Amino acid sequence: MNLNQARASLNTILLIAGALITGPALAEQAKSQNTETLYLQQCAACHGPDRLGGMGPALLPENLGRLKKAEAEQVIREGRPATQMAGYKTILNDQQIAALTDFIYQPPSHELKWGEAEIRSSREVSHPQGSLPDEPVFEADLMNLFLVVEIGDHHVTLLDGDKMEPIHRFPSRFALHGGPKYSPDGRYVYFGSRDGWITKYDIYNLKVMAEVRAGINMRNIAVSADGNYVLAANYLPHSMVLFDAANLEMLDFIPVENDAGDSSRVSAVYAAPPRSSFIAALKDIPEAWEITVENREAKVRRMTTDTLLDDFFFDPGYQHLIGAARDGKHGVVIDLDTGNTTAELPLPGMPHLGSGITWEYEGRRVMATPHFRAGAISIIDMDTWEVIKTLKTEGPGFFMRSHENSRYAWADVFFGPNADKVHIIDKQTLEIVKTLQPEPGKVAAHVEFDRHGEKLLLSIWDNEGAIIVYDADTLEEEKRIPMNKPSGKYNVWNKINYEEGTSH
Ligand code: DHE
Repeated sequence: MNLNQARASLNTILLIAGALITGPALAEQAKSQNTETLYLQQCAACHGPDRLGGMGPALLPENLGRLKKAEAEQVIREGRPATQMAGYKTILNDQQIAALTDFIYQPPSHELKWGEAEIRSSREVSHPQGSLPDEPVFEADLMNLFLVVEIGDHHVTLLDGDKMEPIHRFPSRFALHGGPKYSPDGRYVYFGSRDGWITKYDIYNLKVMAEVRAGINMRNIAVSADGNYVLAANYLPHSMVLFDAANLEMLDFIPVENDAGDSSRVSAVYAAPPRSSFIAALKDIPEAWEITVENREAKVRRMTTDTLLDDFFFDPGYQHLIGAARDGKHGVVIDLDTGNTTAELPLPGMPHLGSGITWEYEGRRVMATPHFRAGAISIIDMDTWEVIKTLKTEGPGFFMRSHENSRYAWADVFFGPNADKVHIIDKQTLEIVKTLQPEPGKVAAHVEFDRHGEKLLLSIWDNEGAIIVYDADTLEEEKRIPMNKPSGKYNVWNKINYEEGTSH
């Protein structure tokens, strides 16, 4: 059913119910609590009668958290370019648009359920594991491919990392977020969307293999080190969901609760390869979980933490979890064997530990993290857990990146008036040695190196944006490839080898 057919059939239903309203009467009704009818008539065909999403994204307060109300109103009025979302300014008047905007930011009147039955019935397998040829349909170094997520029009570009040329561009689910996760051999990739969709994609055949919706509002996904399982972490509902990585069949549904029955959102989940486990931190309950899979079921080991944890990071041996406290004022180091907190880190600016990186400095391992609320990068000795240097930056940052073979680490200044700048840090002097401003007035953010650490890609985070290729040594720009709000970039080799300068 296409969009118009879907709208037409909904209108017919509402007509039969005597609920189809037009013109000024519609405005009156919208004002007086009948916005739900208006929603059903105008929006439900794409966004679902219960606002859980369909062809369009879910329209619930949790899912809209990052969109300002005024922007939502603008989208309803004008539409969203390059998407199915048409403008409604000729169909609805200002009051109706305002009423609809208010409506979608209100919690629904009934509790939304996304449990085992809903997850199972959402699954679609278009190409079962083993049904597609094993030969790639293109020629390139399969270990030096990049995936670039373009959030402007919800697409992904596959890029040849030797030639630095796009190979293929394909549509993604709405609002992919977090790093896509590769299978250990780099052939398959799993994408997670904020609306809870997991997509398995065969890079060799350039085809979507399977999709399943794990939750209503999802945080991120992790793939086990052996490539056999995918674990999804949700905000809504309070759950984690285990899948067989082959065809995304659901194996286990894990309500996220403590012994007293209080439930929690999940801050994030990551694979911990040397431990053959997953580690998750809970956002509303002071616990971190280690999850192993036995007989295709999840087994949870709980660790009580001294504080609520946001995003986190590991030391290279996965002995310690380094977590950001939710109060935004400090970090904690938790020994994953004992579950005890072994150190506290003075990180007052809400560290973004998920984008921390590590390197060797004067014979010891250090890690560096930007901060969401301070123009600073903290560099921490991973033996003593002391902050050995705080670099002042031109504003709060989001992402950091480097590569074992590169002398430099790159850090953006995502927030504030200097968001168009990027700092380059010398990893041996711990000084900012250069600040670039590649496209004045446009956010420059998120870097990823190629497998050799010789070139890197930087995003110009704009609908009329680009990725810029730099020489990692001379720091000279080599070329620009136009893209639609490119966000993260993910190199196959760096990811599957857990390269020290990239995110995991
Ligand atoms: Fe992200 C990764 C949390 C907002 C772009 N972000 C992550 C991860 C977490 C996280 C836990 C790691 C998941 C993984 O890779 O498996 N992000 C959060 C937040 O809590 C925050 C601040 C608020 C929120 O809305 O959720 C947030 N993130 C954003 C954005 O606004 C960004 C800039 C644009 C967007 O797409 O929403 C954004 N986040 C990203 C990107 C990654 C990411 C590109 C992957 C980075 C990587 O290199 O791996």
